Amino acid sequence: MVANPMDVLIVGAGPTGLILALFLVKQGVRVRIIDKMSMSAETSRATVVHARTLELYRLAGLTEKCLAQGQPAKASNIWVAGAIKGRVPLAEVGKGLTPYPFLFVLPQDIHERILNEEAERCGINVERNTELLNLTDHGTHVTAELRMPDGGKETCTTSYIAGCDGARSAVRNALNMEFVGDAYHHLFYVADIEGSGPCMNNETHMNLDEADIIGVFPYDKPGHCRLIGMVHDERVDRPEALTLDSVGSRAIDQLNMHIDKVNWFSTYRVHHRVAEHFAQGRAFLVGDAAHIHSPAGGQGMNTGIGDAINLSWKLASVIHGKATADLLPSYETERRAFALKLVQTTDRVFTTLTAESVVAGIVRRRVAPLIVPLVLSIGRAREFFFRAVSQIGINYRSTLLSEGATGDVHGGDRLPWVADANGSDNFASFDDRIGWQVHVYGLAKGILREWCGSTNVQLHEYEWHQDQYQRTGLVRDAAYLIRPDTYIAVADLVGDAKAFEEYAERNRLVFSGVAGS
Ligand SMILES: Cc1cc2nc3c(=O)[nH]c(=O)nc-3n(C[C@H](O)[C@H](O)[C@H](O)COP(=O)(O)OP(=O)(O)OC[C@H]3O[C@@H](n4cnc5c(N)ncnc54)[C@H](O)[C@@H]3O)c2cc1C
Ligand SMILES: *[C@@H]1O[C@H](CO)[C@@H](O)[C@H](O)[C@H]1NC(C)=O
Ligand SMILES: *[C@@H]1O[C@H](CO)[C@@H](O)[C@H](O)[C@H]1NC(C)=O
Ligand SMILES: *[C@@H]1O[C@H](CO)[C@@H](O)[C@H](O)[C@H]1NC(C)=O
Ligand SMILES: *[C@H]1O[C@H](CO)[C@@H](O)[C@H](O)[C@@H]1NC(C)=O
Repeated sequence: MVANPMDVLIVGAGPTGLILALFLVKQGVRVRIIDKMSMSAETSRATVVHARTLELYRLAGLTEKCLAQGQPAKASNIWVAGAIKGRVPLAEVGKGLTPYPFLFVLPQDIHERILNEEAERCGINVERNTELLNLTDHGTHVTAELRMPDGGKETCTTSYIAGCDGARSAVRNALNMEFVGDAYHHLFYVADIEGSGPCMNNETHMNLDEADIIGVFPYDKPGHCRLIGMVHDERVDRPEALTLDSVGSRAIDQLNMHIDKVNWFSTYRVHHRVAEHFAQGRAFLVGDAAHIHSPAGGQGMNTGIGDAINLSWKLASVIHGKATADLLPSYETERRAFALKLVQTTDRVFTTLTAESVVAGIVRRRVAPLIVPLVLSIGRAREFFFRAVSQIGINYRSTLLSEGATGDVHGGDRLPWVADANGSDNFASFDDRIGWQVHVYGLAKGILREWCGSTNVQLHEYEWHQDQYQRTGLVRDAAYLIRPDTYIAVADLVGDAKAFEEYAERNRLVFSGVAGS
């Protein structure tokens, strides 16, 4: 391989680009990160950080910082015709499944500020006012044409390039990659307001009335909240003329909300699209550059962050010679399948929510407010809902990088979370550390212990507690090889190291304690 001055050029410093930079640098990769804007966006946009994201943030010491600056949504209320018709408690909706069993509200501007501060602390310098214009993949390296802050052009050489540059991705365009999908006819709006009324109680509210659906999300500042909503009639065709008053007044009246001040109002067209490929040669597409969907379910930003973490350990392994380039296509296999499914699901939810037929209207106004709280009061249904929305249900069972099964736990699954009596948990082994590790619930075999010692893979043994572990599907004395992104690579009932060795050989991986060392 040609010795390039830089391992990865990251284009775009939104949440996706910042997380990719942080995770790569923490694994010893040399990155350069540029953004064409002069500063981070200061608007709230994506407001929910899901449980899976909070779990993965432990790898980089970000979880506590986020928890300190946002708040869990306490409940969700469904309004019809000016009154609350249904209420879903959310404070412990995922209890027992994750350390973060709630929907966590953290506006994107505050979230990005946390990421920027951490990047700075790690010595990452985001080069602003610097725009990617074009790129050429030479097979052994990539050259990128940049417009520098002084307006001059510069050619930069890098081993890999990652397009984290949002829905209008210049990287995707330079690769001539199609962004397959469509735009919805509806026009969305978002507004950050200050005001008063029954909705300002730290809970979320959804008005499902016939015309203008509107949602209210609390901020931690008393009297502040975020409104999202949409319009779908002739007003859609002249978005520049719209104001919060013209789009939301009816719905806002129904919620009995009094608005004192509008701090931000913006309209946007929503698309559902997935890029043809997430990887081509030495270039990768990550986050909104690779997939965009309706905001139903608040999945967009969280999915981009999952992409970045997924890609980072694979790139780091290849760059450090701990894996061959054959590992890289698994990024597209794992993440594109998930994105396609997500776009389909959010499309279905969105289309149902916004359908204009008489039946759809009845479902929204009469059936949903009764059925939704009822269904979510049933443990199994609630668990199903939470797994889906929080992204803890994602697995890679059928991909090449996962094998084996012990009971209900398969290679490719997220490791089930288990709390222990003294306030710690089995995810504590992930804190501030990105690398391969082995978990054993019960007793590790001597031969496994030796193997972990010689390969420098951390071994974590947990005293077996029948009532705690059995429920999650973990099997006593089995051995779990865990990838640097915390997914189970191999679930092995035998519990010696043989299956792990075969896995490494087949995937041509070299393990080491920390992916970067
Ligand atoms: C008005 C609005 C409301 C939204 N509301 C929600 C919501 O309620 N829920 C939800 O989940 N999501 C919402 N989203 C979407 C959410 O903001 C995105 O999913 C998220 O920001 C994606 O992060 P990203 O890092 O992939 O891309 P972005 O945040 O778009 O970041 C891309 C970055 O790349 C930079 N860039 C672009 N081109 C270049 C170039 N050629 N060279 C250098 N830099 C470049 C840009 O300046 C930008 O900083 C909303 C988006 C908008 C615009
Ligand atoms: C971008 O680079 C490609 C490949 O090197 C080249 O074919 C193309 O003409 C360039 N596009 C522009 C707009 O300069
Ligand atoms: C909402 O939460 C904030 C911050 O936690 C608190 O200051 C405020 O009093 C709460 N408001 C209500 C109505 O509970
Ligand atoms: C309590 O925590 C310690 C240290 O993390 C651990 O070794 C011990 O097994 C835990 N005790 C119980 C009862 O889980
Ligand atoms: C890959 O990337 C991230 C972290 O690994 C996850 O959020 C995704 O679900 C995907 N699977 C994994 C983990 O690799």
